[in-house]
Amino acid sequence: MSYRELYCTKNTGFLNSNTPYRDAEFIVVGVPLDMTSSYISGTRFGPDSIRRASVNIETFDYEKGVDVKKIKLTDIGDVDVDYSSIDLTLDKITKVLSEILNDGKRPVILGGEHTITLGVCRAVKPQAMICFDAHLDLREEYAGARISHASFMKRIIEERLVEKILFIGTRAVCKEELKFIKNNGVHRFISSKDVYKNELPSLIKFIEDELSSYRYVYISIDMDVLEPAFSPWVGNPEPGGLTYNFVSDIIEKLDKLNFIGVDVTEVTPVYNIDITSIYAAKLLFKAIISINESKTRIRK
Ligand SMILES: [Mn+2]
Repeated sequence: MSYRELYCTKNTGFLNSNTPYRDAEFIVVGVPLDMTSSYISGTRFGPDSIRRASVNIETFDYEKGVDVKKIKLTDIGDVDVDYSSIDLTLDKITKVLSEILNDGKRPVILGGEHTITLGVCRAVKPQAMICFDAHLDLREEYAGARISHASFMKRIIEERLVEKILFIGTRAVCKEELKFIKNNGVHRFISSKDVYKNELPSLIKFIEDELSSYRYVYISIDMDVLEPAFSPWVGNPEPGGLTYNFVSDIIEKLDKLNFIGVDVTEVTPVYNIDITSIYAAKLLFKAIISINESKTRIRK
């Protein structure tokens, strides 16, 4: 071994994994997009902050007896964000994700503002999606933009990239969004208060009944789903959120669904070390283990 290998450390990748790309089943890719943030900006620092957290917390999941570090995973770095054009950046995301899926691998995406999920869905076309989010992001446009963190879900539905979306933890909706979701008859939301009103087993059964018939289910986690008292560093903190234990239990218990991949978005690290990144890394561990156990075959 050389001194270079002994004494030098590469920039930390997610879980610091050394699996070569060809052998990896999960491909981690960062998308530090931070263009349409309307309140607290800084999502461009999200991916590296989650990576840093991922190597400083326990990787063994004692409830399932699985170490996420043993899952074949590699981090290919960040998609270059083109700050002159959100369309160009979304196009790069779609191209990279299509390649990963064509190679038969499962994507794990580190955001970045939530808008990146539009670029991801254009490649994944997941049939169904579970979206953990305080918001619905179903506005026709926001601050004059049709593609923004507050309107990209409307584009996902318009472009028919997904047949059914189940929002969990919703608590910040405008009149327009409420009208849209109530009239559409397919996509549904479970508000954060409804989540707490239900016992976990009945909630899991409801979600399974809604989504088990779909061949590909994608998980999108906006970190603002959590209560901001616990997890404050997101672009649009919204009171009345869920606990980590609740979200992690839901993800853990849904491992019979046909999961295809996961993203975690809106981490906005204000300090060098931030608690929200630690939650993000931990929820990703849960999701990766559940996706791994779901054994969904990725289409080629
Ligand atoms: Mn949100």
